[in-house]
Amino acid sequence: MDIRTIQTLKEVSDQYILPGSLKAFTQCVNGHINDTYRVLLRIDNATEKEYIFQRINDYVFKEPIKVMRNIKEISKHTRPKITEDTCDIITFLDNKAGKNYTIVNGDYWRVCYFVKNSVAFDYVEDSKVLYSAGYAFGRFQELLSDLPMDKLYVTIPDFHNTKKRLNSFFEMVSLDPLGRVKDVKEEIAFFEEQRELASSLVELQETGKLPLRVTHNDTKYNNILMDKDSLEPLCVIDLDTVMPGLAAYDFGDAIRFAANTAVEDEPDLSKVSLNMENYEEFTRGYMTACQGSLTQKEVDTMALGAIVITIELASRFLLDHLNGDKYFRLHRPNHNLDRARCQIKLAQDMLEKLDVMNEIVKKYA
Ligand code: GN1
Ligand code: MG
Repeated sequence: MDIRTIQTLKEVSDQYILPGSLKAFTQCVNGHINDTYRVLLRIDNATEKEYIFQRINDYVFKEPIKVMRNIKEISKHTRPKITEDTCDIITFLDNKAGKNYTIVNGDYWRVCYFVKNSVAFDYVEDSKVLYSAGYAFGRFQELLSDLPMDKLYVTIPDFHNTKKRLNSFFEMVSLDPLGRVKDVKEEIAFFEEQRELASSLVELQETGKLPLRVTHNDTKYNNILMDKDSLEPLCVIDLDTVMPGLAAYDFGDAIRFAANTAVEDEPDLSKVSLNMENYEEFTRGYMTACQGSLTQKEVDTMALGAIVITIELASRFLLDHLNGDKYFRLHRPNHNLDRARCQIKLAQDMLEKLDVMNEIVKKYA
């Protein structure tokens, strides 16, 4: 155990009224941005209780307090509507000062209960579980549909502005700070070819043809905690980027992650493709939850959203690779390059399957 981490976690826990003292912790590695710890508190000889302690990454989230205010607003709005049989939404505990975050050594921390019997998956084994995951994200959007957008701070400006993301990508290519561009010529050509298509949804939004909604903006399958035994959704987590966005991006980001036949960073590209069964199950669940509230244009561009967000994320991974890996946490050398290549491969496969993808959305709309 790392002494400094224990010390920090103790300092965090001292700022809360918690029922016991820190006994053990493990670091969770699913996320690429924040530092997340699963912390075990000893209450008495016979009882222990688990919590999640999380340090907010303030390189990515420049204003952590605004992130936490949004989360409070989201809780306030959704809590009365959540029932026993619907998926929960994560909420954080107040510290002794009544704030849902706490500052230790200049870092922003937050604490929540560990959701009992829960697990987060990086890969979907059985497409059957995706109906309820789709339903959970669709329902999340519905629960927030009557929250006025001006109640939420924009925690990362232009987060899913794919047009601007690609502009930044090409700027990084021309800067080439580490001389890595020479090894990714094919990948760069892919973004050149797809630039127009990838910008199309943002343009439809800018010209008023697609509506903004309060969206989650990070709908990876591992951002729903699932019941370990039943594999049913227990709780939607990671509310840091809940802000105005396009439904197609939430739908698409979930597909990108949960309907890939491989993991997000698979280096063996022959394993990467769109799993149509997963796609259909997620779509069925999501469209059922959103029944009636999507516009025709949203329905028509939903499947395209999966391609656009996959291209966007590929460009973000590759930009970070070119820039010396400052944004996403790495677990191995060239990890962002592997991630980018995997996402490009997936996008290419989706481009071939777009007609079928559209048909499936239509079937459940
Ligand atoms: C990041 O931190 P995490 O893993 O929830 C990123 C998302 C990406 C995702 C790719 C704030 O999410 O946008 O889609 O990695 N979050 C932020 O796995 O940039
Ligand atoms: Mg996240």
